[in-house]
Amino acid sequence: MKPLHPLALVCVVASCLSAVAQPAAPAARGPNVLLIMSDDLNNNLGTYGHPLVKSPNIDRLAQRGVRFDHAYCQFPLCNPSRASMLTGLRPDQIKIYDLDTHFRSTTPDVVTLPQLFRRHGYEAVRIGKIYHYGVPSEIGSPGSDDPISWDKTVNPFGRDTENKDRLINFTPQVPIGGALAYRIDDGPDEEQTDGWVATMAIRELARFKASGQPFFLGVGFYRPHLPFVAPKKYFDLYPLDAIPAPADPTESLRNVPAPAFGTPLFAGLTPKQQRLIIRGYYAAISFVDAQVGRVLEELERLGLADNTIVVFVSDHGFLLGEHGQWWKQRLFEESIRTPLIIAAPGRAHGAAVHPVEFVDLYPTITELAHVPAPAGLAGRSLVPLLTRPDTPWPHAAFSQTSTGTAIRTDRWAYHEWGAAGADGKELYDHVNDPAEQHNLAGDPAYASVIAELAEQLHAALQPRPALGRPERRPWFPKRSPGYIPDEDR
Ligand SMILES: [Ca+2]
Repeated sequence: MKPLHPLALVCVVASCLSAVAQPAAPAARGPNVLLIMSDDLNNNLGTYGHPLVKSPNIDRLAQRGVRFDHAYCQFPLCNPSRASMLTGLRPDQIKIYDLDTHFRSTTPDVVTLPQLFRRHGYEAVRIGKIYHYGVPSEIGSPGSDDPISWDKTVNPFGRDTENKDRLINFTPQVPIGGALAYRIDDGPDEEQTDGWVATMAIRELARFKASGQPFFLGVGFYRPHLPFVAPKKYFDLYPLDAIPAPADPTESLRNVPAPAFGTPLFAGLTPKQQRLIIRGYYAAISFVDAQVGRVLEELERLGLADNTIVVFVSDHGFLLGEHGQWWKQRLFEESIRTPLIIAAPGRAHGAAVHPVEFVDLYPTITELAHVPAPAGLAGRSLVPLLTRPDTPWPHAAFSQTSTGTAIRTDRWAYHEWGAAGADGKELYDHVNDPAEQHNLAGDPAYASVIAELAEQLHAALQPRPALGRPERRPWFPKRSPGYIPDEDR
């Protein structure tokens, strides 16, 4: 007997499990869902007006859908952000504030977005990072997955996970994954983890085309998360001389409370090292963009685009030297704002400029697909903006970290650190100060503005909770073999 193909074995097991675990599903009639996520991607994309970054494929998707110009994550860190997005509940509702706590340990019965689609006759497949993964340590494992969300999962890993000693690392004291490091890699795109993610997505699309089964396909790319590894041709897009060092942060540091900052200024990198890290981030973006393009081209080639809702989103932003900061977990605009593009059959093209939130995605996708959403979701459907992007939208967005909370309106960004701002406050006027260089919170002229924003903020988000650390539920071994058969590697 011919040995079973390893991937086929995984599929068979997954299908049997799903047949047991799921009630009989009604036949799905709505469009398919293709949820494409990137990791740690901020708005440094061509479609958002970045002067250097080349992202032609994401830009093209924006042209055939609605680009949300002010979309905000609920929490600028992988696990809380993704758990919130996929449950449609705020971090305070699911009590997820760190990388280690699984939402099933705090809200065991919550119905996630892909789980709901399974219940309504869709086949839900995850490729790569949709729920939290440690990057790069958990690449190739299921990460912090939620098995009941999916009929089938694929956990690729590529050559970028190897040869960590070949990284150029400017912060060796920081673990790999957080370390400011990059590698100009050899080999073709297809050998990188994200190249594999695209290849496997293409295979799944072909399978869906053949079967006619309605699908919810989550395609989760791992870049531009650190370390910035990409093939050389993507670094070649960005001559170092063309990349300026970050602006002098002196002015933006004035009057800003200490909890707003995470790390020493530029983490000690020299101006040239800063530019090299920025180049690595740009290269990783262009590399991911090319993989997104491969998936979208196949969707169109197969004739599936006309009946598929495409959502492109990151999990949070990334500071690239603004305010002298790298990384995320801050409440500055670059950390909480992310790209969001929704291209849905029969819907509008254009840009929606008002603040929206990640918790809005759950009710939006369910409404577009005619799948009834559960009661009690935190967000509101964005379908009116997908019908007319200039629809009046008088709503604020809220974000938070473990010690701070933020409200973002069309004009203002207001942050409180500690309970009701006991550890400091920030107020930025985005009409006159889009780079958040001047904290106005201490100016009595803005007392009434702050009072109004604080009232909205306190109504939406609880005071900072005491952070316990519930024991991590042992869902999976932390590392297991990837599911890519040997002949494909
Ligand atoms: Ca992330």
